[in-house]
Amino acid sequence: MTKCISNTAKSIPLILIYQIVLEKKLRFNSLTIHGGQAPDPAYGAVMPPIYQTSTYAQTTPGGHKGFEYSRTHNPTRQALEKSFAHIENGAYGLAFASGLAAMDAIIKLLKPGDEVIATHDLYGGSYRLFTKIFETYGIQFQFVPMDEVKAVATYITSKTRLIWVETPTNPMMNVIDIAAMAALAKAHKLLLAVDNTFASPYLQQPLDMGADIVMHSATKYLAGHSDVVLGALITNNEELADRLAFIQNASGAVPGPFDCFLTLRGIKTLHVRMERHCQNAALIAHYLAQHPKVEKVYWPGFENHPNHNVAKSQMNDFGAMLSFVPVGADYQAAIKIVEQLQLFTLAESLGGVESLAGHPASMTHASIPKEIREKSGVVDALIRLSVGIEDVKDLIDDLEHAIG
Ligand code: P1T
Repeated sequence: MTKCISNTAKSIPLILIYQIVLEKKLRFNSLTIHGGQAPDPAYGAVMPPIYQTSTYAQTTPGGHKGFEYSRTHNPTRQALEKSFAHIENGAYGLAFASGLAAMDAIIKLLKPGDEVIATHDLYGGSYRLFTKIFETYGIQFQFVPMDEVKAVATYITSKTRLIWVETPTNPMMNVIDIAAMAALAKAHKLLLAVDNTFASPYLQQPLDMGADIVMHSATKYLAGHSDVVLGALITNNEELADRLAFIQNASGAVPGPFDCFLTLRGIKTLHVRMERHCQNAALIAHYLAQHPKVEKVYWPGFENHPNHNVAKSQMNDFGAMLSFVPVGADYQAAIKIVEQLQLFTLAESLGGVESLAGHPASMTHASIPKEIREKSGVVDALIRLSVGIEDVKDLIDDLEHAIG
């Protein structure tokens, strides 16, 4: 676990302490570049070096420079963890081997008999982790719609410990009111964890709205180039950070230094990428909405989106993920459309600079039983787009060609 304002004041030169203090005052678009990314103290390298080492020399047992084994601490990972904390406006950041590994650490805060209330429309792999792994260890999950925060209160029991929010949701783009959910969690002494993968901290910072823990699949917008699998947790709560760091080290699902380096490099351009991602997605959402062969488009930027007002109040823009259903399409017809796309790559994942298309029913959400996924709107004809930062006219030409 790495604290944002350094906990290593004893071992770092004054100039770096000065720089770290400066970072705290910087705005988001500067923090992406400088947060946690001071020049390396050894040789002044501007980019944090890839400390490709598993262990560190000791002069006497315990006599080391703050690093003894890379599962526990690694300087490249430490730089990334500081960056995570800075961009989410948190005090502590932790990096994991994947988004699911980060989620796994959160659920390991619980014990058999505890209950979790989770968004009913969420990434298929999250559903699989909760139901196929943790339910077998006696932790219970209720998957519920979260549009109405008051309705969520009716699911709270004496055993509930955690509310799990994913917003915007994958793949239906529902938006959940984080501040209202935080107030509910607080009133019932529950933890609130928010999966901020679809928004990224450029669009929303859940800790500022009262969440206890923010989680990311940094594989997506944070790394941003479809070349890394990595996860993040950020919190302001020291006790939680200590417990999560203990789990990080004891369970050992940590990322390697090269992946940390790539993620740090990706974060430096997060703000410029997100701006273009959002612009392109807005144009594509409106293009699809007026298309005679498109029945429904799910994107929170539309005024008639059921959670548009919440999105407007808690997000800085509406994101670059959208889903749509072609007119009269079934499973096969949707697959035919995604196969005909040429510039959009048919692939799992999202958040990279290149546009991707997916068919949730057979890909990202195939691990959710059909009757359950259809209840949240993930029908066989649904197509999901991760809008990249190419020229939007080329993206629209590609959709025009595929939809016909
Ligand atoms: O793939 P990984 O880094 O382990 O992250 C899992 C994860 C968690 N939360 C959300 C909202 C996600 O979208 C994901 C991963 N999602 C995909 C791979 C996908 O195509 O939707």
